[in-house]
Amino acid sequence: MRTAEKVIISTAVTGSVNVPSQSDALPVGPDDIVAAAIEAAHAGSAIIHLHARHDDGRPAWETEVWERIVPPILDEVDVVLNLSTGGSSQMTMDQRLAGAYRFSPELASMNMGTMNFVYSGIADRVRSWKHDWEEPYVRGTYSAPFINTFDRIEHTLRELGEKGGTRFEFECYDIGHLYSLAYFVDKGLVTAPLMIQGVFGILGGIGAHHENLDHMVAIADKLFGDDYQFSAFAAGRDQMQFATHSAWLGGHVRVGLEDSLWIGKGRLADSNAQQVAKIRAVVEDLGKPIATPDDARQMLGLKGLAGVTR
Ligand code: KMH
Ligand code: ZN
Repeated sequence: MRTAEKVIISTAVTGSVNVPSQSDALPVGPDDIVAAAIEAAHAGSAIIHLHARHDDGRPAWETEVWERIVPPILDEVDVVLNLSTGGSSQMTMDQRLAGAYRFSPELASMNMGTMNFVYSGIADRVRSWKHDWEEPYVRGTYSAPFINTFDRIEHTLRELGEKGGTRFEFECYDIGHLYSLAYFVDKGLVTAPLMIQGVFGILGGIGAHHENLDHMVAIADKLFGDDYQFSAFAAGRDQMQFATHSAWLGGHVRVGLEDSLWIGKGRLADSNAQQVAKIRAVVEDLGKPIATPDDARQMLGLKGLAGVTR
């Protein structure tokens, strides 16, 4: 791993996993998402990872919805936008790529393998639903694979990466995903500096045990040496511990309500910015400076805001 001299805080402000009935703080609808992104950037987040949602919180892919999100954020703050290509497991591949095609962002997510990605357990915890779409949506993940085949990965690398200059946050949910990434490096489709995001605690992926994080870094070191920057997060209650562990090892951190609705044991977070402030204080206590958006651009080899289609 290339040890981070400054720590990049990424914030995944809304995602497509959690649903409005779980927390009033979850940004739903474009205006909420914009406000959350701006607030998180002001709190010190250099990168904002975005999914789109309709006003009732349903995951969205339509360009018109993305257009209500991306330009208003960039009009207001200097921040690196990382657009999801994972979308939700119920979208087609073209739908998943629609926002990134439209804006050619500095960064986009890249999910490194087809897998089970199950969050039907949410349905067992919600007492009353705000919207009819939520329960069938989360229960559906029990039988729906999250498709990320090699041809799809290659297609996205070529269309967004080679043609558009977008670089990727490689989301690795298991050690095997590192080997898949190494295949694309060998093929010349992925070049250093890589941004590897270790994802822990998704049902269907590697669990949120700290030994797994150490092992992921050990294997990534073997495969990529110094050619990669590392970041990690755990979904749910272990989010802050995993972010702290990543920073401690010399990596970056990701927080946000996409992956965890919590700020402490049994306490729902009020906002994304609250999570940013919390991890920022931890990182600064470790004696590490926080990266600005320009620091992140330099460390990750990004094309800069001028390369984003507005
Ligand atoms: N919420 C993460 C576990 C993507 O956007 O491409 C999955 C994610 C995927 O962030
Ligand atoms: Zn995401």
